[in-house]
Amino acid sequence: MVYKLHYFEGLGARVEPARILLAYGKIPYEMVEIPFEKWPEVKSKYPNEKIPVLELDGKFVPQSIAIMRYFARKLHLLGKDDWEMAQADAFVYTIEDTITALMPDMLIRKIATGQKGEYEKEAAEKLRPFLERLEKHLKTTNGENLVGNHLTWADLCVADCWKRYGVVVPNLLDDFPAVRRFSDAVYALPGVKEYSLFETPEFPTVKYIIFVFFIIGAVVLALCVLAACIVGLIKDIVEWQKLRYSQIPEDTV
Ligand SMILES: N[C@@H](CCC(=O)N[C@@H](CS)C(=O)NCC(=O)O)C(=O)O
Repeated sequence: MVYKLHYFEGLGARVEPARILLAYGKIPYEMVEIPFEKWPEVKSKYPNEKIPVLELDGKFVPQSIAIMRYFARKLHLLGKDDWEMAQADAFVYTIEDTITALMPDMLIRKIATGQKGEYEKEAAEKLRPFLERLEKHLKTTNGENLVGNHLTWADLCVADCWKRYGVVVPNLLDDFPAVRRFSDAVYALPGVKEYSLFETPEFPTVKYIIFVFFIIGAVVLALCVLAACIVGLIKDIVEWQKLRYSQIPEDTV
């Protein structure tokens, strides 16, 4: 039994929080990525005709927050008591509010597809009130957790939200150091750290060393060939000189 997550290709606001939870819990799963152009063809097979959808043994669970909560429950990250759970829920539902705030103008999609400038500014303005409230709240906690000073699903899901928006909208977090610190702390957690989609890919050290050796080898080979040609040429000149003088009649010397 392997979990399957159905969503569009690439990063998505409604699927990434579930993926962060899966990464943190080291729960194996497969992504079923649907190309945009294929969506009209396949959408009727999904409940509510929307994605993300979680599949297990051929059965489907729709609704992003239901999917997140399913894994949060498995990982005992819902909160320690009813009050904590309600607070964590509230933070997770606020992510949906940010999506709603940006959705009418499809701002994130526009920026991600290269239409930057004014759209970046507009997105930053729409997200600012959320960031101000979060920054203020984090100053009342240990700075690394939103609820109860210990890890809950709200930390993982909310950190993902701001990390992702921060990648798309430049300088978004500049005025919000507490949010940045919180987000970075979550992304340093085991499992999440290895998963992070935002890190620069690892430098290809082995390929780089092979390439450098290849270049050095090629230069050395070229120098050897050149040296051999020069030595050969000098030898030929000396021989030619000798031959030339040996052919000059003695009485002319
Ligand atoms: N409340 C749903 C909303 C799902 C939703 O709107 N998904 C979008 C992608 S993020 C979708 O399926 N869009 C394609 C469509 O509406 O045809 C959830 O949280 O899962």
